[in-house]
Amino acid sequence: MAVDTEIETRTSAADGERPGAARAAIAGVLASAVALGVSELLAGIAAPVPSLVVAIGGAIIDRAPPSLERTAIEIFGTADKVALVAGILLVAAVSGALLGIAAARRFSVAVAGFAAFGLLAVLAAAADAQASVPLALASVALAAAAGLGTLRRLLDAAPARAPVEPTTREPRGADRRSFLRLAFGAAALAGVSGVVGRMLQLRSQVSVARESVDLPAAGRDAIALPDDVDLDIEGLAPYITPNEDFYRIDTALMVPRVDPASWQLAIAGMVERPYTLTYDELLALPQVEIPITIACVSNEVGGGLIGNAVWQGARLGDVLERAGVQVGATQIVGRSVDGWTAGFPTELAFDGRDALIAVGMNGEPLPLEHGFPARLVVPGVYGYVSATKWLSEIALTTLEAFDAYWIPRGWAKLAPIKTQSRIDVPRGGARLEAGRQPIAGVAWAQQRGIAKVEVSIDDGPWREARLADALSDDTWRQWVLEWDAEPGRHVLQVRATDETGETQTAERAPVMPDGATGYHTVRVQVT
Ligand SMILES: Nc1nc2c(c(=O)[nH]1)N[C@H]1C(S)=C(S)[C@@H](COP(=O)(O)O)O[C@H]1N2
Ligand SMILES: [Mo]
Repeated sequence: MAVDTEIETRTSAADGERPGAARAAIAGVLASAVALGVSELLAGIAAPVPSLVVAIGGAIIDRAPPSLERTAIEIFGTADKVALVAGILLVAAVSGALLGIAAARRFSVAVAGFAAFGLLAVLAAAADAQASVPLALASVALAAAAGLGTLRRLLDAAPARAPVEPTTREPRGADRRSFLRLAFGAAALAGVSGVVGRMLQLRSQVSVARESVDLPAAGRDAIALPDDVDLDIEGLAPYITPNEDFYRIDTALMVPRVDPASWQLAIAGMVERPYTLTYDELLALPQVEIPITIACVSNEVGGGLIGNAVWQGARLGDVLERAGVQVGATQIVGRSVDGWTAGFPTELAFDGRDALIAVGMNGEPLPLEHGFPARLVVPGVYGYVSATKWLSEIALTTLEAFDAYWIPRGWAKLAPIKTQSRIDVPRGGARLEAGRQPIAGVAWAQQRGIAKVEVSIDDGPWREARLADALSDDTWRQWVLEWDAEPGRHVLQVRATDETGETQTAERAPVMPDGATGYHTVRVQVT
């Protein structure tokens, strides 16, 4: 029998009895929560200290098979990151519970377990260009020590599992209370350090640095918006998308915090004279301010992953010309501080379109989540091939030599934005009153321009909508059609024709591999 070994290995509970499995599990969960909380706090105190959860989550995102990543986005939508973090916390809780139970018999198992998880986090942080490995090691050691210390104390205070002889139960009440007190204390410590750590991370120095940036004036006066770009219809997307309403898409679990004082942009690869630009040098280059509608390839027909902003920055072509692009360099690859990449044909920087290294968005320095301190904006192609945020390098290469982040994951190498249109008013499923009702929305065909928008009601003839103005072919255009709505159920459809005369196709295609097609269709009820 194992009686001997049991006596040998029990290490907890001062009176020589092991706590019950439930309490050991609770102790383990709380210990792992304290470790994670302490890690968040340390990450909040010093920016280069990685948060364990973020480091592990980032490593998972980078290694996830494309199909899984897609499924996650399909299931959770833009909450996919929240789901990932929740998953990591769940695994941490379950592992903590198991370690707690094991530690009640043999505490060294918990030490090994925390060390193993810590090592995993350090490895994950090592793959993260923004994290410092020595600081990761130090913070992991502190977090693990806090977790193990918590576990030790909780196990020591945990009352033994109900003994065979009910008479010995009496004195256990005091134990139970002290266990509960310690457990609440540990939960509070984990919660407070986690929340405070998160808050500190958000209000990091970078936000402060961003707020102190004084954008130089662009070459001409800030764009004055003519009235006729906005139809002012309630529910219709405004011509300029406010920064706080602008869609956000990226693989970054936590917004990279880039200190503009130490940031540099390298112009590298197949160029004659590689060089780097500091933030101040970039701001000192001739600035332009240009409205451009950018869109995500994952935008479903009728979806909101598109927005129009006035971008300020330097012309990409100018910056590259100074380096001297070598003959045969057919691809421009933008690399982010977090290692993410996007690549597009070199000619897009020189064919006359307004490809920018943007530093400003709607009159402000780029918001952190939109790429502070600098990003690329290339009109006419989807964001995943062009719009690198938190830009750290622009490298010239060939189209054959390098595939950027999303290409091996099954998305098209070349990704011109497709002509599309969307109905914003009325909303799908809306109940309307009979009578005159506007049907309104936006349409876009960057680089070509919108020539015509037509609406069909209940599969009837296509009727031409009235177009608002647009500042250029690179922005979307609002449109409206007045409709005499009669009672009943109705189906509204829209289609756009671009300035080349091409009408968008009715054929439905999924977003994969190069953007959705089909007509946006909205069903409403008129009473
Ligand atoms: N560093 C980095 N930049 C990125 C991405 C990313 O994942 N990482 N995603 C791209 C994609 S897919 C799109 S659609 C645009 C979205 O830009 P926004 O978030 O400012 O709207 O950013 C692009 N730039
Ligand atoms: Mo995207």
